[in-house]
Amino acid sequence: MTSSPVARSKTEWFAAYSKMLLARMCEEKIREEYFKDEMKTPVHLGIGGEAIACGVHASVSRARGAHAVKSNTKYFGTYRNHSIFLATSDDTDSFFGEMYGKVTGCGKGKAGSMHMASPEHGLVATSAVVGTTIPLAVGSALGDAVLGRDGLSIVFFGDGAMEEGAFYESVNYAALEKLPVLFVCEDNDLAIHNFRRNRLGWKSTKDMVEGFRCLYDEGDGTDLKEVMEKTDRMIAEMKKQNMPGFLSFNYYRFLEHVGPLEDFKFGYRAKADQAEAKFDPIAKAEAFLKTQGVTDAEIEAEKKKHRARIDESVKRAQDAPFPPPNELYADVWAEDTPVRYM
Ligand SMILES: Cc1ncc(C[n+]2csc(CCOP(=O)(O)OP(=O)(O)O)c2C)c(N)n1
Ligand SMILES: [Mg+2]
Repeated sequence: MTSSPVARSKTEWFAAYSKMLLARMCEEKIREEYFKDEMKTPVHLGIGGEAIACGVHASVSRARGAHAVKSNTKYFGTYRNHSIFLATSDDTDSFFGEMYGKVTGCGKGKAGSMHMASPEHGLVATSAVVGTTIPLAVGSALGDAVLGRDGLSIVFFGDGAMEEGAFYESVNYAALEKLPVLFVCEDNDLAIHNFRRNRLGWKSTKDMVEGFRCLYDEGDGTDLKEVMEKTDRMIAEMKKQNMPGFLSFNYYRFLEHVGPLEDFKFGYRAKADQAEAKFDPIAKAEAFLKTQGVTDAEIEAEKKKHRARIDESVKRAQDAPFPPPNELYADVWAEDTPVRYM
């Protein structure tokens, strides 16, 4: 990747960090509240991986404009989607509304944590079914190509999704047709409790992806600066070379696959002797921000601001109504055939 780096102000780095911090603090709030059993949705928390979605989003917004819909920038993701939801929407009310299954949620209380979306902010779809949004992003990019529109479709997926046939078909077709799609692998080395060495047979993701004639880069997904700079370069190169791109970022999953707890008691992995700061994107970003002149007081003030906002959103979600029974078949594709399933 040869493109020159984008110069960023302290304010711009801080804004990207602030999104990560918001995602972290929202998930910490879920952890605190979860066992009250008011949230009925399973939760796949992304603690440790926030810099990937937030960094890619910050970089893409800088390149294409902050208003994703106006700039025709479309995001797709997985069930581990809280960071991308909050980065795109910045909406803690509809975030917690959905966690509590209320009408104020982004899916009117029917989507749950695994299907967060905010099409009005560019987040088209996320899904519990591994790999399924990858072809959706390629279809979205194909639509832009066919209609001659300037667009960019970005899809986040885990390393486990690379075991799905749809993944290869998607990369192949995107590369063949030179579609404007950016594949972003959030690589935590795990599919539930299974390490990638037991699942993926190839030696090098770079060789595999480049074999399809797709641009490729990889990096440390716990380093916000690195994520943003690699994304800057990738989108510039995609445009220059008229090719799809693939970014693979690794990170350390701090918590269990699904749920608010740690899972070291199962013995399939040891606690990474929690040289925690080494894996913690928030701690790393704070250390970097200080080199840019950000003070402890500014960081503390941001935490305080987020905390107040989160508490308020949780309260509003708790007070909001559940969807009424007649909402059950609204907005679902099987709308006209409910009787068959009753
Ligand atoms: C098509 C499909 N197969 C299997 C599952 C069960 N499943 C849920 S999560 C998961 C692991 C996916 O791992 P990865 O893609 O790396 O995402 P991560 O959970 O690590 O973010 C599996 C196999 C599923 N949801 N969908
Ligand atoms: Mg994984």
